[in-house]
This record gives sequence, structure tokens and C-alpha cells, in this order.
Amino acid sequence: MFDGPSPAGMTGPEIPESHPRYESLLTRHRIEDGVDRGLTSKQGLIAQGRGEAFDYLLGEETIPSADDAERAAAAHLQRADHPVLSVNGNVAALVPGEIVSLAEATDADIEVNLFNRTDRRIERIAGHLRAHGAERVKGQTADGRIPGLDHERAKVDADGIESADVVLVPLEDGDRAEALGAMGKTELVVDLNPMSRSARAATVPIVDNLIRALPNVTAHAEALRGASPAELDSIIESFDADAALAAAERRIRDA
Ligand code: PTJ
Repeated sequence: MFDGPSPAGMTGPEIPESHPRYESLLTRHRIEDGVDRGLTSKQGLIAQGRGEAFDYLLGEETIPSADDAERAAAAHLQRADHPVLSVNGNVAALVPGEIVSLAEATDADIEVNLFNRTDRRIERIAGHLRAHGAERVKGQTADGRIPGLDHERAKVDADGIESADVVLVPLEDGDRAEALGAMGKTELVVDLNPMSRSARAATVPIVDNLIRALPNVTAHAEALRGASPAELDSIIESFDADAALAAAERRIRDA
């Protein structure tokens, strides 16, 4: 059963929970609704379709290597000096409340950072996140830059992503994932395609659906709240990104 909170003000879809594709249909409804509300770009619909195909092959479940990645991501966020959670139009539509919960569990900033950037969409997404309990949402100042990208796609907040040491970038495009990596940031990427450039550029690639990954990173972060720096470092060091990507690819090829 899908047990995530309903986005505020959304009308629920008429889908019986017993339907075998309940989760997938509910997710589609949220993305569609995100487009109608001006949160998600039309390209976000295409990205969602691509993600669904990989999720189907992964068995629509969090595989063990993804759970390891989610724990390693939680350890990085708890160990960080300045963690930032980057939010785009798909994230805002699918997991607004879950982003706020993760920010609270890890003392992270939330920043809206869009591939297809418009001020109107940034404002709408920031408002949507505030309606889900976010106290402060960055991304509107745009006084920082990611080197090596064209002007619009390079814009970030100087006191947000630009100065972060650890950044969670769900569904990032490959170019920006590589450019953030080149800035020396620890990048935590959620992407259902283990062969994508973003997943390959990540310090921690999480090959899982955003709707399962986010609550699980939060659960791990809460469990690790009192952990010592040495304990967190040992979780971070024992995570093997290449092995996690290979395990996900194996699962897809064997499906
Ligand atoms: O809101 P914007 O303007 O920032 O645009 C966001 C999108 C997602 C449209 C933009 O970043 C984009 O075009 O992304 P791509 O290059 O299509 O990449 C999306 C990746 O996310 C693909 O590899 C998909 O497999 C993956 N994906 C899609 N839905 C999910 C997902 N991964 C995890 N969970 C999902 N629900």
C-alpha cells in the first residue's frame, strides 16, 4: 500500500488500493497533478516514464544494494557541515513532505534547483514545499554558480548548493551531476537508471524510486542521529558505489 502523505490540497485519484499497479498509478497521478499546478515541467512526464520502466525491471522494490546506499547517504548527511537537498519539479510533485522530513532529520537546507529554470516555477515549488512544512526554501537568490555550465543551468544560491559540502540531487541531469562532482562536493544521487551519467558521477548512487528512497534515507538518518563520527565514517567508507551500480544492473538484466 502507498502510505506516503497526500500532497496538501490534492484531490486523490480514484484508484482502489487493491489494484496491482496502485503505487505506480498514484505516482503518475501526482506527476500529472504537478504539471497542472505548474510545479513539474512537461519533460518531467517523460522522465517519470523512463524511471517507471527501470523500476518495473527492478521489481518495484528497494533492492539490498539500494538500502545500503540509502544508509550510506544518511551517514553522509549526518556527518556533513552543510548538507543541501536539491528539489526539482518531479521531486516537488512526488515527495514534498518527505523532503521536509529528511531536511528536519539531518539539519539540511532545501534548495529549489531546476533544469528548465523559470522564476514562476521556482516560486510555485517553494510555496508548495512551505505548504508541506518547510520553514526556509532556498533557490530564489541565484547569486552562486556551478562552473562549467551555461548561465541558466549554472544558477544556485551562494549560501545553498554553492557552499554545501554534501548535496542530495534526486533525478539530476548528467551534465550538472558531473559539474557538481567537479566542484568537490559529495553527491548523493537518486536515479532508477544505474547506467545514467548522474548515477555514475555520484559518490553515493541510490538506484531506487524516489517515493521509496526518501522515506528510507530519513529512517536511516533518524536511526543514526546519535551515532559517533567514527561510526558514521565506517558506514561511509564501507559503501562501494561501483558494487552498488553493478548489483542494480545485474538485477535489471536478470529480470
Ligand atoms: O524540474 P526540472 O526542470 O529540474 O526538470 C527535471 C527533469 C527530471 C525533467 C530533468 O532533470 C530531466 O530531464 O531529467 P532526465 O535527464 O530525464 O533524467 C531523469 C532520470 O531520473 C532518469 O534516469 C530516470 O530513470 C530517473 N527517474 C525518473 N523518475 C524517477 C527516477 N529516479 C528515481 N525515482 C523516480 N521516481
